[in-house]
Amino acid sequence: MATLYTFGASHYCEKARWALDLSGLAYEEVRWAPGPHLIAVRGLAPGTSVPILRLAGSTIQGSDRIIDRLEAEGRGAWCTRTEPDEADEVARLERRADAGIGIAVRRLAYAMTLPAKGGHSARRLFTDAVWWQRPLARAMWPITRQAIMKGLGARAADLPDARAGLERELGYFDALLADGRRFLVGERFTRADIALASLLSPIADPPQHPVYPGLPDSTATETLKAAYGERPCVGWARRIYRDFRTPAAS
Ligand SMILES: N[C@@H](CCC(=O)N[C@@H](CS)C(=O)NCC(=O)O)C(=O)O
Repeated sequence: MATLYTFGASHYCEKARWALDLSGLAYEEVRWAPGPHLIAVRGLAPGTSVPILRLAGSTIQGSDRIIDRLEAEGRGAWCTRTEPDEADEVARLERRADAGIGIAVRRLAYAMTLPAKGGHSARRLFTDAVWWQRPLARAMWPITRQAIMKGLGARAADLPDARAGLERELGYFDALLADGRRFLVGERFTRADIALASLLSPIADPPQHPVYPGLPDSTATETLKAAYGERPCVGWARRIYRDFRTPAAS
């Protein structure tokens, strides 16, 4: 059986999980915690980031590559097939969501919470990780927290820039969706829709999300929802979740 390594709360991991759930491929999910994941990933993949998929003896790292692999093997979801004349636009918008919204949402969420010592609900990052990583993640947290703030530019002084970055990306997709289109590209649900909706899920907080409802509350989610929950692209993401986020067949 295939294995998907994730952080439960990560929106990039949700993107891969969603594509896998739709593909019908049998897989198990193994959730890691930030910090101890650096030990677990050693020898498994070249980089340290999740999601990582182990499939038929090979390792695929990155949500985009995971979906590429599913598609290359003909396991792509029935409903995400991309029409050839729309492939460039689908790829462009997935890249924009990955490199824009995905990074901006995460940076602002961390910049709002990590600088206040004890203010961040680190529990949300650890609770559903494999048992051996949880105590380690708690012990490592002071170092992990500093590393995240530095690495992602999520210090208190970064807040205005982080806010402006997210607002720029939300503005881009609000404008794109202003013509009332149901899907980002053409008349079909595509991987670009999975990308944008999953990467907006920390703000949209949709009830169909397979992980968030079971996690401890997050002040970041509440603040992001209050500030941006009514943005058109966030409402769009909620509708895409409602219509297309079916749980994995068990
Ligand atoms: N572009 C990558 C981004 C993945 C990513 O940034 N993952 C984060 C969690 S949201 C991570 O694993 N960070 C820990 C690390 O890089 O060591 C993808 O789509 O998979």
